[in-house]
Amino acid sequence: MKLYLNATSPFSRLAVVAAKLTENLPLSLTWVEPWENPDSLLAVNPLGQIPALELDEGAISESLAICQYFQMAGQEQRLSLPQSSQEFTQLGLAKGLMELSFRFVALSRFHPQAGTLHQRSLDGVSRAVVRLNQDWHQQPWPPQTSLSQLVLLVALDYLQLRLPEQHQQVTPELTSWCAEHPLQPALQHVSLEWLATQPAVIS
Ligand SMILES: N[C@@H](CCC(=O)N[C@@H](CS)C(=O)NCC(=O)O)C(=O)O
Repeated sequence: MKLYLNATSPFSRLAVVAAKLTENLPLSLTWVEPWENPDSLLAVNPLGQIPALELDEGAISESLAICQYFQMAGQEQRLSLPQSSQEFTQLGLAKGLMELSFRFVALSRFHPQAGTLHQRSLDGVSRAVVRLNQDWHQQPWPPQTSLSQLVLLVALDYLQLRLPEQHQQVTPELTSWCAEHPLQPALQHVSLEWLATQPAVIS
């Protein structure tokens, strides 16, 4: 199976970490620039987005679907899927945070003049961070190797990199919970520096 991705996409990073956690998947990495609409990507994903996963029997788009497929296909299931309404809430909020942060970055690239959508993205990001802070304080989350927590960790890393001002609103308690999370070794392996080398496989 072939994963189409690029080095700066948080959605791609999420998929790569999920693949790394399932260990022995026969996966190769194909590096593309989605904004240039390469034919190879469009043949696999009509949406023109990465990550996209090409299989012998078809293709999967959307990072969460790809992560869940890796869990199903891999021999080791190290990421649990949500088991409670609280976990589904966290998954939705974390994925939405990633989407809105990315939307702001993409808008700033293609439409540098600030407009309503830029502001809506920033406002949504800020409110999501406030909610995450509150939820953590009401009942600190245990460190778990779950999909929702992986999405949260990748989303907060992306926020820190691309929207540092918004990331400063994250409480020190939540920041240290992230730093001590058991998924950190896998995340640190799939670092931005490692992704920039565009390896052909996940080591
Ligand atoms: N909801 C999608 C978002 C994927 C996405 O927005 N990918 C970006 C790169 S980070 C992309 O391919 N953008 C090109 C486009 O939207 O045309 C997911 O979770 O996989």
